[in-house]
Formats: sequence, C-alpha cells, structure tokens
Amino acid sequence: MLGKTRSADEILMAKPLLNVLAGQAIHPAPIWLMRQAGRYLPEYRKTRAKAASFLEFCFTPDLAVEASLQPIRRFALDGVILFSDILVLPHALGRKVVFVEGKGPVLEPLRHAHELDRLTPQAVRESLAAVFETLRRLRQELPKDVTLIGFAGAPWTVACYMVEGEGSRDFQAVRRLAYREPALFARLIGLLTDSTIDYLSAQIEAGAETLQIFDSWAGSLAEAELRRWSLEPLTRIVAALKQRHPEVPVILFPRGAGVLYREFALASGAAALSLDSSLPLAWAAEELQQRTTLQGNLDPLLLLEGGDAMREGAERILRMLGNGPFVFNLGHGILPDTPPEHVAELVDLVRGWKASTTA
Ligand code: 1CP
Repeated sequence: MLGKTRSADEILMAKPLLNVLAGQAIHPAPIWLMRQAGRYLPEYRKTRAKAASFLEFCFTPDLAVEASLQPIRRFALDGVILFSDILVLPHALGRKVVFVEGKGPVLEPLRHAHELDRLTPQAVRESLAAVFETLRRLRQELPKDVTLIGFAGAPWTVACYMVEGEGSRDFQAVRRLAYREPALFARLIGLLTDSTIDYLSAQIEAGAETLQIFDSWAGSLAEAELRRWSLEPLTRIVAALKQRHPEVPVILFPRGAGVLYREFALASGAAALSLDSSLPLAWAAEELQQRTTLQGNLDPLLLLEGGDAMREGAERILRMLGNGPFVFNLGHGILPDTPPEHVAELVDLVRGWKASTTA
C-alpha cells in the first residue's frame, strides 16, 4: 500500500507542469508555448508537405505525433500539446471545414435551425478516432518529465467560426445571431458544450494529462454575453470533466476577458487561467493568483522581436507572477515569422531565472 502511494508521488514529482497545476509554486517555473508546433519551425514545414490538406495532417497519427514532438526535440519545454486544431470538432459534427493556404479556415456558415438539426454529436468519437490514436502514441513516446496537453476550442470560439464561416475582425454575424435569436444560439452553444465534454473526456481516456480550452474570441463579447456564452458553458465543461476525471486539471484561456478574468477565477472551477498579454500583471497577482494557478503572458511579438525587449518583458512577468503557482507561456500563439533561436533563448531565461535573481 505504502509502496503504491510512494510511486504515485514519484510520478507526480517527475512532472513539473502537473505539480504547478495542482497549486504548487515551483522554481524554475515550467514553460510551454501556445502554438509551439507550427510554421516557424523548418521541420514542421517538411512534415506539413507530406499531407495533401491540413485536416489530413491532423488525422494522420504518424504526422501529428511527429509535429507534436518537434518542439521538445529543440527546446526544454515541460509540455507537449497535441497537434490538431479546434475546428476538427465542427468537422466531426458534419460541417464542411477547409484550411486555405495563406487565408486560414473556411467553413460553410451555419445560420438556421435546420442546419443545427443536422449536426451529428453522436459521430464525434468515431470521426476523431485518429486524434485519440495520436494521443495514445504521444503518451508512450513522451519523456517522463513532460506533460501531455490535450485541447479543444471553447463553445463560443468554435461557434464564431461555425457561424461566420471564417476568421473575422469583429465577429458581427455571430454576435448579431446571438442577440437576434438567443434561443437558437443557446441550442448551438449547448450542443457544442455537450460535444466538447465528450471530446475532451475521450482525450483524457486516450492519455491527455491536462486540457487547455481556448476561448480566443471571448473578448469580442459584451459583459452579459461573455458570462452567458463563455463563462457559463466553460464552467459546465469543467464541472462535467471533474466529475468524470477529477485528477485531470483544466486550463482556461478566455482571451480578452479583462476584469472578468476574476469571475473565471472565482466561479469556473478551472485549475489554471491562461492570461492574454493585455492583462495587468500586478492586478493578476493580487486578484487571481491567490485563488488559482496562472499561465502566460508574454506578447508573441516580443518573442518574434527578441533582444533586450523580449528579455525585459519575460523577466517582468517572472518577477510579478513567478513566486506563486505559475506556468510561463505566451499571451497568444507563436507567430509564423518567429526565429526559433528566440524561443531557445526564452526557455533558457525562464529556466535560469531563479538562479540569477538569488545569486
Ligand atoms: O499549416 C499551417 O501552418 C496551418 C496553420 C495552423 C496550425 C499550425 C492552423 C490553422 N492550426 C494549427 C494548429 C493548432 N491550432 C494547434 C496545435 C499546435 C500547437 O499549439 O502547437 C492549436 C492548439 C490550435 C488552436 C486554434 N486554431 C485556435 C485557438 C488558439 C488561437 O490561436 O487563438 C484557433 C482560433 C484556431 C483556428 C485556426 N486554425 C488555423 C488558423 C490559421 C486559425 C486561426 C484563424 C484566425 O485567426 O481566425
């Protein structure tokens, strides 16, 4: 019995990211980076060229495992994030999704009840079987101290793409639909919430050790709508996942939520909140970090620029948040023109930070 407990502890101790998500402050802070796999890596571009389309890339476990592991071969990161996309879910629900080179995702826009009736939530697990296979293989191939991160888009952000049909500056079509037909829109969000619970549960069963939910467009919503379409569904997802898999911590990224981050810290039940770059650090340390683990929030443009500006930005974040439970990350995903050497320098800086400040 005692032996069993000890070995469980040893497994936990070996994974700094999981320890911090459990609420411990660790020096040096663990680090991983949103969009750490991608076009800024030459080896990614080579792997990408082997698939005819981006979805085929996501659904070919050999290629998706390779893309997921590329960042940790170069950099001493504490997490590997599954290589996939938030828009595999609408694809599994029966919507047409294409990734157009140089433009981004394009979907057939969903605006009417009859289109909602044709969605296929019962097909999610089967359609996304390749994603679960990728996770199973990653879990076997991962170094022992690295944590496997699964993910999904939040219902609101996925609905943004489903209704607009593409990325947008201000998401007018989806926000207008939510105002004009709240009952219809609530059905869409409800269906996405249930499907996301199912999809993320299956990711855990396939080996994901933590999950991040990306609400990249939460900041496009007004206050009441942000509560209704972002905070409430995310709270429901976290509660359902906790009930099924209480040991798996969930990280929420309600990008642009501003002072409403406080309500996410109080009410969502998440283990950690990922901060966007605009959030004031002193406020976050005071209002959020007492209650939850924080992750973030270097401006991706500083990583692209590098030099003194990047170093000062990263050190400021570590000074302000590095003494509480904290995971170093960016405030949004790595930009495609980022020089890989800047990533290497950032990882070294975060790893060496404690040593240099106590010397
Ligand atoms: O071949 C390519 O380079 C295509 C670019 C690309 C990549 C590398 C897309 C298209 N998706 C991905 C992978 C991806 N997407 C990952 C796994 C890789 C990793 O993190 O290392 C993840 C977690 C995502 C998540 C994602 N996709 C989000 C949420 C995070 C964010 O950036 O806000 C969103 C909004 C998407 C939609 C999407 N997919 C792809 C693009 C170019 C976009 C954004 C389009 C837009 O700006 O509206």
